[in-house]
Amino acid sequence: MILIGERINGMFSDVKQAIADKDKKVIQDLATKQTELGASYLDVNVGTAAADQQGTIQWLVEAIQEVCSTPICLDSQKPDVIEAGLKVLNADNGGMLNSTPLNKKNDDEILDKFIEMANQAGPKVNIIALTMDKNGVPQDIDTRVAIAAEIVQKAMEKNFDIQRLFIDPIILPVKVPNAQIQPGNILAAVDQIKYLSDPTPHMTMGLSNLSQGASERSLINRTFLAMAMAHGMDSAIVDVLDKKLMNVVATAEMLMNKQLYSDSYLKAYKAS
Ligand code: THG
Repeated sequence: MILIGERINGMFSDVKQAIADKDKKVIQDLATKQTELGASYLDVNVGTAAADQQGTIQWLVEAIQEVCSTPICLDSQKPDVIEAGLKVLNADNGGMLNSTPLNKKNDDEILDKFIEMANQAGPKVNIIALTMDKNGVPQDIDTRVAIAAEIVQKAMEKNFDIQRLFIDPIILPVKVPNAQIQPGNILAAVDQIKYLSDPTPHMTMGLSNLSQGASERSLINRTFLAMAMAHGMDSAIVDVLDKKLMNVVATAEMLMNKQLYSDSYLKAYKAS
């Protein structure tokens, strides 16, 4: 399972404060802690509070790279913010450009821009593309799959290796009225997206979105993660500090024969 640590996001009050105070230590501690606990990538999202998003993403990337070489997942729907992050990113460690939709009302070429930036950055830089277009986030299965197919087609046209492409079917809070049908729709979409091409694109999601505003957040998150893994999702943006969630990942991988069973499999688990 390719786990992307979610914590370096301006949505969290401690990170927002650290950005405002230019307090590197808070960010660096989150980077090393998430790495120790099994993050294969670190998501970096400046959030909405920072006035200078380009300068802020660069400050975050540089602070993290001072203490660890964990690949960074630059998270923004603004190509100029991604581009700023890429200027300071050590791409030899690998990386991801996260959160391009297929297209946007005011930017029809956004996916093309992400692909060009990733191609320029080098072979270890991947892309996460959302099944979202200028009409917004689809609520049904077929539109999700149709948008995923267009993303895969665009990647192929641009000679972008499909094994560097992660498709995100977008999970939204289950607590919102009428949203309870969506987790099932996502699983059905995942079932179909994995047959779009051979090799197949990776699939990922921002798992914690699902439980926003709910009680039993961790339980909801880890239950859905196990279900999604069984359907072929091979990556997720998660709270790697959540021990119970990490134990579910290890157990699901063991049950799917991706990690060898031993009585100490929980301790032995290493995220890919
Ligand atoms: N897909 C992709 N990237 C993403 C998302 C996605 N990046 C951002 C987000 N969604 C995934 N990361 C988070 C991070 C935090 C939360 C949810 C998703 C979260 N935060 C608490 C909340 O809102 O309740 C913050 C509370 C606090 O301050 O402690 O839930 O879907 N590709």
